[in-house]
Amino acid sequence: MTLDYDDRKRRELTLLFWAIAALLLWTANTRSAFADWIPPANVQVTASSQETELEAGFAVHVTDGDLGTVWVSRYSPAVDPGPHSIALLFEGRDVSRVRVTPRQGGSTNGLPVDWRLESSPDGVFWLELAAGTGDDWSDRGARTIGFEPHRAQLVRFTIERDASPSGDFAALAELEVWHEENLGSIGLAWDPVDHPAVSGFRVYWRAEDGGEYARDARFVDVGGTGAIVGGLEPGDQAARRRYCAVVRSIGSAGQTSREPSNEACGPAWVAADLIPAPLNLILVEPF
Ligand SMILES: [Ca+2]
Repeated sequence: MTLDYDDRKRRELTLLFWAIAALLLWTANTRSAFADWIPPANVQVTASSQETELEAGFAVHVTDGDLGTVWVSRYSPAVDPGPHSIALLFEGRDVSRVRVTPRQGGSTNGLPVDWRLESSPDGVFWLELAAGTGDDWSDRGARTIGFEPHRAQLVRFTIERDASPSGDFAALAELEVWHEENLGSIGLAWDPVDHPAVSGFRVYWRAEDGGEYARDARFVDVGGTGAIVGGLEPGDQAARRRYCAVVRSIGSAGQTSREPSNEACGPAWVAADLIPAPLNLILVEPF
């Protein structure tokens, strides 16, 4: 996965998942690949903290299209300790990128240093899309973070530590989400495996109506306990195509575990505006 920054270099980041249950999220039908912005009127904003006494630091300021208005975590009468998060809730979409604009001018309090960006289909399971450690946002430039399109109805930006001496502030000028519908992808999360020989995971997938898993085809290797698999052949609504997946752990010598995880399959074909439900737990067998 790559990050596309407006004003900064491209960086590779590792996908990590918080969830312990499997999620299958997909869309499909055609690869129409249009991208669109989710307008503020369709977005509900919540924040873990906001300043309302000494300045208007309302959370909703991140969707008003005004770079001069900011969300600021509460500091009066006392500083709310970090980390601080701000989340956008919208009707389920295949999200594909997020644009983050830090506060413009003035104090450096609230500029992200350690941060992460996540999405969620339901507010329970969170997928880490990108993260930064020791970053410098003092140029005040906006960053556009792109990722494999996947189903979500929440996007959350967390400032773990900011540029202030205490690291306990948070501020943003704008937070915007784009979506690309009908791109045919599945998202999965599984249990971590606490075994010294496990160096990663191999995800296999198949169309439910498309035969068996292949040991030498249709797989992707990942380092964390989650993956988004894109580029799936779209089915059509009449065929009610859905996708299933299993996971094997990878050993230090590159071997895969003898037994795969249990299989997780998406729900039956859903319309593009429905949110797939979390699926059964995947337990990955160690060696
Ligand atoms: Ca604003």
